[in-house]
Amino acid sequence: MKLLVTGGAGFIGSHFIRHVLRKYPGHSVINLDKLTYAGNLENLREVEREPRYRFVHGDISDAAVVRDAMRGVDAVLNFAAESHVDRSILGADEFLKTDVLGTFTLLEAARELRIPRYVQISTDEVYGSVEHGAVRENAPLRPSNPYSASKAGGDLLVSAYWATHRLPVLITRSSNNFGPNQYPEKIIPLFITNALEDRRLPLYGDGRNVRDWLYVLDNCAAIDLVLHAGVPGEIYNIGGGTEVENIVLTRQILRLLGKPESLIQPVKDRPGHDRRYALDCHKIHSLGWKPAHELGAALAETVRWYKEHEAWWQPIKSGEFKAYYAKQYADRA
Ligand code: NAD
Ligand code: TDX
Repeated sequence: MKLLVTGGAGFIGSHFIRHVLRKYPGHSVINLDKLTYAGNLENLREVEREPRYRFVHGDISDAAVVRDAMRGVDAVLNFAAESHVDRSILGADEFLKTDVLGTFTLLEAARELRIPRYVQISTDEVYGSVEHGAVRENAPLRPSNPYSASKAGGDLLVSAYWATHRLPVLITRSSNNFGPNQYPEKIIPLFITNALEDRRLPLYGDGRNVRDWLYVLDNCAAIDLVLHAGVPGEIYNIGGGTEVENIVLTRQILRLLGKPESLIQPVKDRPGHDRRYALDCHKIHSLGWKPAHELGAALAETVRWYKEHEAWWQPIKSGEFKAYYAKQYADRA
């Protein structure tokens, strides 16, 4: 099977590429990535000399580049996105360009080239905050921030291409991922690396917002299953099944690092901050997937990875990230 993976130099996409090349000797991968601040070819060192892997530097909103990269593939998996909520609050232009227009560009090329399978990698955030219970795939979309609104826009286009053009699309909506190689703007790698540097951990609001944590390799296994066995036109929720309040998660990280709780710094809340996400995952469970990693062990493994890979995150934190961090947290204390 020949795959086009977009956004494969990012966190989840790079894990997915390594997973596929390792597991399927007959599969090959083209990785189309714009290399934004979040794209990092270091994540793919292990496969860069592999003959079944090819990197194409380009933007998913560029129709000519997309058509070239997509010609002859058996499936497209769209991981490419602007993915950080706080950045979408500072400015949403790139989110709309990539998450909506980029998705549209991929869909148009897939339709023209009659691609047999298109998988859109989406998020639990499109449902908005879930105060009680858990949402199924047919729940209304109520995104609360520009990131989730742009992802919801992409999802609606994908579904429309199924309804209108019968393009064989599938959508996965996962909960919060964590693991090695995650850009240190997201809470887990930010708090681990800040703590390693004895810097404060900026905890938003009352710290009691709830996220359902999913180890990145479990998400890769679920996406793999949807790619190979999912039913076209269907949406699949993928949840870790481990709901944790941010304050509890923060204390757990500090404990694993042997750092004091005095590093926690309560800061002003994120505007439009969703209180809780919770997915009903019966559908993906029926397809034969459940998470294989337990949160405590996977978090310990993740902490160990950041401890041992300072050479990966130090250049990031002292580069582009520095200016972003100053702007993001300037008036929050
Ligand atoms: P990431 O920010 O780590 O990586 C995004 C990648 O996309 C980068 O390599 C970047 O260079 C690339 N990219 C951005 N704009 C592009 C463009 N216009 N053209 C080509 N490439 C472009 O993101 P991630 O955390 O790996 O998330 C991957 C996908 O999974 C996203 O679609 C995101 O919405 C979704 N998702 C993420 C999570 C999570 O917890 N991280 C949870 C659910 C869903
Ligand atoms: O400095 C922080 N302090 C803090 O309290 C940061 C960065 C976050 N938080 C809180 C906000 C959230 O309640 O931690 C929680 C997790 O925040 P993020 O890591 O920014 O993730 P979230 O906003 O939940 O979105 C993530 O999951 C869904 C990913 O970034 C998205 O790409 C994915 O779609």
